[in-house]
Amino acid sequence: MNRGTNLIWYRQGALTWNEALPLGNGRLGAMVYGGAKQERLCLNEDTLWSGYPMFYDNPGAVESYKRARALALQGRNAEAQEEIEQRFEALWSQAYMAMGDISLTMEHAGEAQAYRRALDMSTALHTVEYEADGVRFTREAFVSAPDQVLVMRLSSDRAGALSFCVSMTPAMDAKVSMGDESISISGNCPTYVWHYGNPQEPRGKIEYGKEDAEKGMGYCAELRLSLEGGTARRQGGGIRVKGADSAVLLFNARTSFNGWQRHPVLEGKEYVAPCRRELDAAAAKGYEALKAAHVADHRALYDRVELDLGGGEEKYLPTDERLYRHENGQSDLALYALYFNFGRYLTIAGSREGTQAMNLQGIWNDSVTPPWNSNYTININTEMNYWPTLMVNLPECHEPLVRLISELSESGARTAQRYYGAPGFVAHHNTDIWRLSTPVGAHRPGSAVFAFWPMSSGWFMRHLWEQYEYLRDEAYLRGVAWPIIREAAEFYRALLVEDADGTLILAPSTSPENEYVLNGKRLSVDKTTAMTQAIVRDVFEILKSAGQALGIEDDFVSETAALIPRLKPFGVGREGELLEWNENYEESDIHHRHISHLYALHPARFITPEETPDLAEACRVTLGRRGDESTGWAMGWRICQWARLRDGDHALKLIDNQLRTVEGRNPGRKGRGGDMNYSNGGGTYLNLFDAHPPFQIDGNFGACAGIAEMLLQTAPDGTLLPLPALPSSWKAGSVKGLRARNGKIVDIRWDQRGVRVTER
Ligand code: FUC
Repeated sequence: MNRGTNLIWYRQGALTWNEALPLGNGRLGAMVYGGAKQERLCLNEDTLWSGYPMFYDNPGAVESYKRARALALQGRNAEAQEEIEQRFEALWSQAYMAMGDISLTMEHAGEAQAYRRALDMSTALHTVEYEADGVRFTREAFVSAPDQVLVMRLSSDRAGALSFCVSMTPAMDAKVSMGDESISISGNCPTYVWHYGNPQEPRGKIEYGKEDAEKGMGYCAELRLSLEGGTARRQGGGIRVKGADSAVLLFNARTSFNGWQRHPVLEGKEYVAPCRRELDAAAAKGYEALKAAHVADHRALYDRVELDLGGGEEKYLPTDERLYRHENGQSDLALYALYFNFGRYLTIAGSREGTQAMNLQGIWNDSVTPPWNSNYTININTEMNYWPTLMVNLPECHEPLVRLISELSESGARTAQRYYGAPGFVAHHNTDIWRLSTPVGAHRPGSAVFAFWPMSSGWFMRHLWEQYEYLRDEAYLRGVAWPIIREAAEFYRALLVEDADGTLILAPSTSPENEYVLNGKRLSVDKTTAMTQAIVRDVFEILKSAGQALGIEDDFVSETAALIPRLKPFGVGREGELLEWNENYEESDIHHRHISHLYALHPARFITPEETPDLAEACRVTLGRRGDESTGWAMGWRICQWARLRDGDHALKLIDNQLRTVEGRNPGRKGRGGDMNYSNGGGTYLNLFDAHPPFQIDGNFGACAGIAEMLLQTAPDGTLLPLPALPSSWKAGSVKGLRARNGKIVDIRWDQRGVRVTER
């Protein structure tokens, strides 16, 4: 194990959640604070969401959409927007909930010395070590995928020196039950009850239902202790351990979640017995066997890729010190590899076969009113979460996203029909565990800027297609992806209209979440936009390519492919930038975080420097005008886009910006705020989590994908492009195990003498 690129470590415990370190098996998540005297673990379970299945019907929606379209086609954009906001929109998503905390208070008189806490990403083990009262104390923790439990072992190097109190606190209203060696909590999640048009109460009301039909997800969580030596007994709200040699703490949680269409109480799944069974089995297996199985399971995924960019002794410093040095301008090449590995680590910890797809915070959340409901924001954020997954060869971790898309295609068929009178399926800019696919916004003035966006169903087809490109699994393409791709195409095809110039457009449209200025007024709804047109084209191209790969040549496929050349093409603006809107309007914010109109450059690939140099140049101008400062994920996207433009130095500049600390205590630099912020201030918390701010995990994955894009791309014709955007300071190095879009695994080694590429 290379410590400099795999070990995140500190000389002090976490002061805040954004300094704690994440563990997870895709389902169970824990943020470990690791304090010497005071340990805290914030717990999560990935199906712990508020609410239950529901569909916000809007009987006037189809007519409203048609009216908005007619208005937009006449250039009456303000009226089209008003129509959408007042009559087309529906209510908000449900929220991902925090589960609760485990707290440990250690009993030793003296201050801790020689303290350190570390997360070894190569084994997914978290350790805390220190000395107090002349005794060496150690805590080791992991969340096991094979055994589905969280495990922590506490030990000391002197027999009988281990004394502590442990308690568990639920985050929501719940029942706590105590035994001598166990604590459990159980309850039901509340529901966020939303209503229309009340700006005074934008967050909705959190209601715990009384009748089963109104109750949310049932859940239970249990902590068990087993000791070597010493005694344990109930005391106050916790368990007091005295004089043990060592202790093992096991934790598990399960919910009644039984699928997106089933009521979690009326049709809920059994959860108490399965939760206990897993704990019984883990207890019987014993600590060493649990640990060995966990490490083997993790390494089978993590060891697939290795990145070496060199670097010196600084790589052995604590992570916070490395971040501070780096932002003060001192070189630390291995820090980029550490940050890249953190993206891979988070994918493995946050998304496993059978679990829920990663939401805005992955699976880690300590609030029952989290920012943006910690939902799936699918106008960029969820997509970005999965950008690196296939490139870093973790297809197993991509499965939850494919399942989300497939379920959304079912819920979204109803939305296509009821809101657009169209076939196929559609989803807008938010979804949740219940696969919400209707537009949100709740009639708030100005809400169309995010709420009116029927394009996520199109963007997701790129993910389905890329899984085929990277893995070349024809059975998957035919059985899973193809029917969904076809339905996505059906929706857009049914709604295309001819513009006055004869081109085909999808009207009306927005460009997430930006506005333009017309007659002194900021507007978001336009006749069409570059991103809308690019996504429609992408879906049609994917349909065509998938049809070719499968040998399917029916009328629907050929007629749809024939529409591609008729789609309205890209425009170029006054300063040579790629036009975001249908016309050359005055822009309201040239530094806006979203860069939606560059969708064709990245994540799609029909603007490339080789094939469409003029458009690539327009993208470069756009990126230059947008600037290098933004929110966390927005800088992550810019890294990928500069990499596609083959400008490694500019991509690196964005990584450097993203690696600046937020809420840090760097003595060499003035700290920046952690408030919700939409324009800049993005960066990295001391635990390496991405700061929008607040914490949003997408930026971690955007940067991880960006680094992979800098090292390897595949041209649309299948040619490998090794090191397409190598920064001038990455003079020598190697990367092993990246996947190319031809299904091959690629190793690259480079130095001053040249580049060696091996395909496996
Ligand atoms: C979209 C973005 C914001 C934020 C939120 C969760 O609204 O525009 O920047 O990422 O999603």
